[in-house]
Amino acid sequence: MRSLSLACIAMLPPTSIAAHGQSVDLSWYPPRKTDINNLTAALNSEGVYGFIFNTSETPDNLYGAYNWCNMPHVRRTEYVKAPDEYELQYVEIIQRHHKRTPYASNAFPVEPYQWNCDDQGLFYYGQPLSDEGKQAAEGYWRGFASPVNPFVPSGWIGTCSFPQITTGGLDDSWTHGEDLYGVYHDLLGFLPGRGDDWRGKVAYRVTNNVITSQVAGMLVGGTWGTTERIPLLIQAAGIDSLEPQYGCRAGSALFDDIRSGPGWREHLDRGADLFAVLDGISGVPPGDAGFHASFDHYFDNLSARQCHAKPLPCRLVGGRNSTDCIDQALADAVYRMGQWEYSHIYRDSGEASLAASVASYGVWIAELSAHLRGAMAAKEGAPVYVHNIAHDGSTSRLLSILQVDVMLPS
Ligand SMILES: *[C@@H]1O[C@H](CO)[C@@H](O)[C@H](O)[C@H]1NC(C)=O
Ligand SMILES: *[C@@H]1O[C@H](CO)[C@@H](O)[C@H](O)[C@H]1NC(C)=O
Ligand SMILES: *[C@@H]1O[C@H](CO)[C@@H](O)[C@H](O)[C@H]1NC(C)=O
Ligand SMILES: CC(=O)N[C@H]1CO[C@H](CO)[C@@H](O)[C@@H]1O
Repeated sequence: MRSLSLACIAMLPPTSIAAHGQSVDLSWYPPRKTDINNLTAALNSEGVYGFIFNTSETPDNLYGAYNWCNMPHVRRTEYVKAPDEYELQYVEIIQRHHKRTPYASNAFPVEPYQWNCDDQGLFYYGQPLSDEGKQAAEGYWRGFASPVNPFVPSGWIGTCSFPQITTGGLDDSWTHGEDLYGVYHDLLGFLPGRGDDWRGKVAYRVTNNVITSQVAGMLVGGTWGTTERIPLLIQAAGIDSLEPQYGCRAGSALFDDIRSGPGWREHLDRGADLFAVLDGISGVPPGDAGFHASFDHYFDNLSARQCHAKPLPCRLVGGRNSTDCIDQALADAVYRMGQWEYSHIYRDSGEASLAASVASYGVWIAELSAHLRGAMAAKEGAPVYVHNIAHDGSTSRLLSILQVDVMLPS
């Protein structure tokens, strides 16, 4: 029973427990009723309620606005300092990786254009940690399409790996690091300066998906102004709590129930016309189960294009673009349905939403709790700043456990 982790045991929690003499309420509370979790509004509204899905630029006067492409950073210019009688002792950050190409599984049967990543390298090499002796060259992967190999990969074409953090995403990762330094060093004096001994105070953690390491290098570079080596903490494949990857059958069963329950079926039924239009343009067969189990594939496909200023696709006729295209209104409808799905899975499905997230993310929460206890005990040598680079599946489970009032995709 190796998969029976602590978190799985916690998946059927009592509604309250006593901890340190205080009673703790563990029940589920419904999220706020908004247009986001209202299926009629998702199907019939226009735009995306003011959220940004189709550009990476958020104007300064809209700082903090939800932008799916480039998340708002904590920044010195807006950060609100706590009153002087409080002393900051410990910081733990978790973020989704920055913007990327789509996943291979989200490609349309025939794609009208390529995604090329020739303006960056994914460095991949082993190097002894000792500075003496043999040293490695900085080898990196360069994707190429062989003119001799007759086989064409399924899905996206181009020299990128699918997925890969794009150059725009790397750039934003670096700026994110610089902004964090502006707050935690410049403004708060909590982190040491770049010239001081900062390495013992911080820890960076990544998941088994390489895109989080691509972000980490840039983020650390932007924070500390260094190009030197830095350890990135990573747990073993299959049990990684940050991604999360550990197996928990009870948690998966609860998510499966949510994704096959009456509310879910109703949204697929009422979204059937929308699917039909999308299928007609993309060429996705109506029988393709992956594309029709949710709007997630279309959501990812379209938003990744728009975040990278690529055009919305048109129906290909005889290998050429027709004038039958996905327009902004259609893309916006997909984004609204995607938002409804996140809210439905992680917040709206009653106790099951909470229990599924607790089961599948409880181990990371337990690690966080151990870090906080360590900080309270002022444990010698423990980092005071831990930075986790994760996925939407990580942050949405965390927001589910924190019972956020309005759930959005992250
Ligand atoms: C959901 O949205 C529709 C359309 O905007 C509205 O008529 C209805 O009152 C909303 N339902 C709830 C429960 O707010
Ligand atoms: C983005 O979409 C909104 C509607 O949601 C539209 O008003 C705006 O013009 C679009 N911007 C770009 C850059 O396509
Ligand atoms: C279709 O149009 C896009 C731009 O909208 C262009 O990049 C692409 O090359 C065209 N594809 C074909 C097959 O003509
Ligand atoms: C969420 C995301 O970025 N992409 C997903 C698109 O859909 C497939 C199937 O659900 C997932 O494998 C991708 O991760």
